[in-house]
Amino acid sequence: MERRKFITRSSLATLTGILGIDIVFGNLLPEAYIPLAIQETDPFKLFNLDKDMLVLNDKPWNIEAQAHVLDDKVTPNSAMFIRNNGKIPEHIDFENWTLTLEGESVTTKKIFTLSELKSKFKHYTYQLTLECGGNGRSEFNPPAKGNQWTIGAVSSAKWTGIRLKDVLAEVGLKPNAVYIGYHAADTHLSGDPSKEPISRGVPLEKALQEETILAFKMNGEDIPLTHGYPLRLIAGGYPASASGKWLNRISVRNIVHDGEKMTGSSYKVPKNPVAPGTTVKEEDMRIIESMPVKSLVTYPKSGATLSINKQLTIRGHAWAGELNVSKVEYSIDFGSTWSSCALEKEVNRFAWQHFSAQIQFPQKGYYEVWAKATDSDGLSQPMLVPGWNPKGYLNNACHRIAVKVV
Ligand SMILES: Nc1nc2c(c(=O)[nH]1)N[C@H]1C(S)=C(S)[C@@H](COP(=O)(O)O)O[C@H]1N2
Ligand SMILES: [Mo]
Repeated sequence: MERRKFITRSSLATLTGILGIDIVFGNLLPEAYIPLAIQETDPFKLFNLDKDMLVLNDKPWNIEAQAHVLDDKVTPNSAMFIRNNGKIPEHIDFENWTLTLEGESVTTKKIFTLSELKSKFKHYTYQLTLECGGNGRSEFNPPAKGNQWTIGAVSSAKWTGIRLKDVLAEVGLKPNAVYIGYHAADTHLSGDPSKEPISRGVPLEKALQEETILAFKMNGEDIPLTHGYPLRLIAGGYPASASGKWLNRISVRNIVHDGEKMTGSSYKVPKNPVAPGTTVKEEDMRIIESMPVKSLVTYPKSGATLSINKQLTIRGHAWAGELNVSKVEYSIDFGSTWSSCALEKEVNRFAWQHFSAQIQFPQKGYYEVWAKATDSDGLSQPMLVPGWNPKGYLNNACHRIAVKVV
């Protein structure tokens, strides 16, 4: 009789990590057997999602929040949008996971194990806002190809990890270093192992900021598999595509990183405004860096019915890429007049800020509450969809909710 092959210790740990609970008798699991709970195809169970999350795509998974799901000051795992360009890596051996630092502008190429990274460098926790560059794409006309995000491809969770700058100091940078690029363990949808689904990066100045971290925890727990377990680059304030999940290699470059989705028109917008539908040449585009000012009304839920006898307290969050938000205003008369909201300071740089306001409606009827944030450079959100661009990025138009006052 053939000897039964038992599952290895590290893959058992991965399965336990995915399930979030101990597998009793896990040592008796046959090697190629996938527990039923992981074969689950219902994304709400698979990712433990809030019931009001919206699934845009299943292959790959792309899932967004609705505004009211994002009401918490710190985004819980269940409300975090999911954006995958390729296939989630299936076999994560976290005990043998390594991060390689290499590239033409690194002084010494080095390979670190996860435990080396965790023990060698100091840990920091920051709340960091990550918004997909394509959030709001569904409103552009003519429409842009890609995920038709409405408003929910944004999150602001607490991330714990080590500073990328500390790791870069350890390996040393050559004077010609200008950019870092990430590489990760997810695989291309075509199944071609020579292709990467995405390999983006950030300019060296961004890589050296204190808040740019290599994270291994999200909201105090191991990062959920779909959000990049066991290691993720986090660059708050930049389009979330710069924050590489399942990170296994960082390349220090002497040129702007030219990995997958750094070239062509990916994550780029025209340098100058163009008429809707224009074809724009690559040299007339710029790479998106700091995201524009934006806000969301997270309470009440759009469509709420309220009593005329009571004041309504609205609340939400505002963020402005690498800048601060200096004010948030609301309007109940379709943008004719604006009143100011109370605005809290950010808990740290690149975390979103909370606002609230008390509204007394003048009479019964239908209203819309519009919110408008202004950044520390004085730029405000547009009331309508801003500059059209070929890929439908950076729609930071005012968020609007409907309310019925009875
Ligand atoms: N390795 C890897 N990193 C990635 C991606 C990916 O597909 N693979 N998607 C990027 C994009 S486009 C976005 S918007 C964010 C989404 O992060 P989330 O799914 O944790 O919300 O991850 C970024 N990092
Ligand atoms: Mo994205």
